[in-house]
Amino acid sequence: MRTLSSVCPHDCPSACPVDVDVLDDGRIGRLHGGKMPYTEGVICAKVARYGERVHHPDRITTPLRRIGDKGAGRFAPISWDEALDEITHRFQSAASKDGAQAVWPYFYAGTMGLVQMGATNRLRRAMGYSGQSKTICSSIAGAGWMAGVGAKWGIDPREMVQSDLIVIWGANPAATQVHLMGLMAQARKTRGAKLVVIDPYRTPTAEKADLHLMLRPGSDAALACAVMHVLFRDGLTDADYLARYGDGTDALRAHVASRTPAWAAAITGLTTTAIEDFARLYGATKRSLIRLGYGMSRSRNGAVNLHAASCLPVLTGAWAHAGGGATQSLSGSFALDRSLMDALDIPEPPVRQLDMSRIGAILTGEADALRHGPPVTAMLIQGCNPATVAPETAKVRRGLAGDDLFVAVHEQVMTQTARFADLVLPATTFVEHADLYTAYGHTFLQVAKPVIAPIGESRSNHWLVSQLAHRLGVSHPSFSMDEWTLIEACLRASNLPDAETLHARRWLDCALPFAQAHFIDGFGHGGKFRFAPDWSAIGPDHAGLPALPDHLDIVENADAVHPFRLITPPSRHFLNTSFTETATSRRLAGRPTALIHTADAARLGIADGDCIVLGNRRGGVSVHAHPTDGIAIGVVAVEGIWPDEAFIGGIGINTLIGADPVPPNGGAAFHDCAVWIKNTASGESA
Ligand SMILES: Nc1nc2c(c(=O)[nH]1)N[C@H]1C(S)=C(S)[C@@H](COP(=O)(O)OP(=O)(O)OC[C@H]3O[C@@H](n4cnc5c(=O)[nH]c(N)nc54)[C@H](O)[C@@H]3O)O[C@H]1N2
Ligand SMILES: Nc1nc2c(c(=O)[nH]1)N[C@H]1C(S)=C(S)[C@@H](COP(=O)(O)OP(=O)(O)OC[C@H]3O[C@@H](n4cnc5c(=O)[nH]c(N)nc54)[C@H](O)[C@@H]3O)O[C@H]1N2
Ligand code: SF4
Ligand SMILES: [Mo]
Repeated sequence: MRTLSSVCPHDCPSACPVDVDVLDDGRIGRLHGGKMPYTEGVICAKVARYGERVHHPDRITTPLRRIGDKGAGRFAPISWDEALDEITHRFQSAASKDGAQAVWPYFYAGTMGLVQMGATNRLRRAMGYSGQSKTICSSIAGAGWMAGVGAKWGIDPREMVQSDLIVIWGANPAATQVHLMGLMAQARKTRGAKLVVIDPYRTPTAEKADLHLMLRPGSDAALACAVMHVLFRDGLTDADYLARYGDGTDALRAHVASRTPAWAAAITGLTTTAIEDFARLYGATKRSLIRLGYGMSRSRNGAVNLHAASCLPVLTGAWAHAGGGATQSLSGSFALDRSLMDALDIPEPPVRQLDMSRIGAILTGEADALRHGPPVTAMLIQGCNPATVAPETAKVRRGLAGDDLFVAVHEQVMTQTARFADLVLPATTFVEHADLYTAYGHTFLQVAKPVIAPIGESRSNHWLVSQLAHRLGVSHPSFSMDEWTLIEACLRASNLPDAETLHARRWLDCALPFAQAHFIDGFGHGGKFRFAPDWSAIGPDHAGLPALPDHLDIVENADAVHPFRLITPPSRHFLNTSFTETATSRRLAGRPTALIHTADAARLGIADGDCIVLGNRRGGVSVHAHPTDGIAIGVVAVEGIWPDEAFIGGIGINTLIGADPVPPNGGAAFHDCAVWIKNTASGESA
């Protein structure tokens, strides 16, 4: 047995270095964590057993052509040459009929490796195909953060051990960023740091909190405004800091004078005491670190919520202290020259950018979603499973099933999206290809070589795209390079160590100097933090966004017909839909389950394990109920993006989620969904 190094590619903030056991028969054994600072040798259980994914019996090993109806999942093997010729032919005929924008390459972060994730987009730029606005995950949080801070970085999470107060706001790191849990535990043990968790239900992270604020989803800005009210009222702000770094402080002070804890209590469902306690604790602690998660951004008012919360460390001047400030994403820490990798040397073609979260509306031909351009008649989908993960999935399926649409899906396993494909192409996993990795939860740059040969005839994204480019007759230097050469060129252009050196050392810490990470040199907007954002500079759909932080009531509020608010956070055993195919993750995750408050359950006569239906005008989804007092009244939570067949009625959770774009620049409101509940045991409807 040999042990070789690699990097976990999944869409997870941690981008862990991994040591992969390669058994004598060439198969993958256990994976172990590499001892990088920050991850400290810890990896999650699902990746430790990655062999289960790599050698899964349902792994796609040859190109496949559909022989049954779209969605039925019946395919016959074909050769790579046949597959590549057919895609080339279909893309060319789509383009000659309706123009190049009839082709829509669609991709996301199934792998976060820069070479493989960027492959689809290199081809798109070269061919002038329709672009994609990447709204499925971070666009709302990014908008909220950029509105005030103006730069895509923040506190290095390793600083948490110097914090006296840690606020986990709309995140569940016990499931989604496990390394924070160790850092938090250390801060509590060595400094007696306090932990506050702000989440509508009692997650494993919230269970560890000194104070858990179980607020109503989408009410975070109200809470933040009331905290600011108390900070100003009780003289807990840092006047010198505000004079230097705050833009619009006087207007903010005047504005939040009416945003009292009592006002916020009515909106958030929290008690005024809890709000006062949190505000005073926050105001009394200079070394306070807020981890702003994505959960608070997945509402129609999410950008406003996140901006409101990001104002707090400016009021207290926490940013000026070690272990103080806030962190959202660290993706801007890496000074990489990505011109070759992202084909930036090809000028962006004058094409429409289609909103990936609205794929259903786009494929069913809704004119506003199509941006009044030609219908989409050909797609290549790489590293994403939109038939399951995108909102309004019934419409996505209808679109994918369209007779006039040609779809090629490049995948590792037979996902629900792949089942709709005309051609399915086998993709390598990270242990079978090379890549260069940044991260959004830490500052280490890493590189990986393949540790085993490709399974079956699987090929990497970069290989597939380069092959297509040659057949389509388009050239770019990247299409003639292998992965390693492309990585070398990127590192050279960035004045970084060469690829072999980086590989031998395994990681390069790109942490920003303290003054930059803490914005001592100034925030992104001319040195100042903006309390009154210029939303128009952030996204086109800015009308109606409040001038100053405020509760913006544009969420799907509960009403007489839909008295419950559904949130759909991740499962610790899956990574989005990846691992839903592995038996161990499925067993550990159990079954799709709705957490509902015991009082709500009692009112509806719902007992533990009952089958209930959650519904709205978009459809109905059957799940088992689990009453608990660890969730806000009127809220239901269903964890995990399970495939359809895991649900009692065969209909998945994203059927219920709306795909209307979130202001100011699009995004999917996965935790903002009003539903009714029907108890199928008693036939009761609420
Ligand atoms: N209800 C609900 N829905 C959600 C969310 C939620 O919280 N609730 N979260 C949303 C968020 S934040 C996100 S980011 C999206 C994620 O949604 P997806 O991007 O669809 O999810 P992943 O499982 O990360 O990756 C998709 C696929 O990429 C494939 N893949 C991995 N590596 C490679 C590769 O190298 N090449 C190719 N060709 N394929 C590869 C995997 O096999 C997997 O099937 O889901 C969104 N949907
Ligand atoms: N194990 C595992 N890890 C993952 C993933 C996974 O699927 N599984 N997905 C990865 C991806 S793609 C991403 S983007 C990240 C996301 O990771 P996080 O940043 O943790 O974001 P979410 O998981 O969307 O939501 C986190 C928490 O926000 C809460 N929440 C929901 N609505 C609100 C609200 O209105 N206000 C507040 N304050 N809280 C709210 C939810 O209950 C949930 O507990 O995780 C990554 N890591
Ligand atoms: S999924 Fe996240 S925690 Fe697990 S190994 Fe990958 S990067 Fe690390
Ligand atoms: Mo995500």
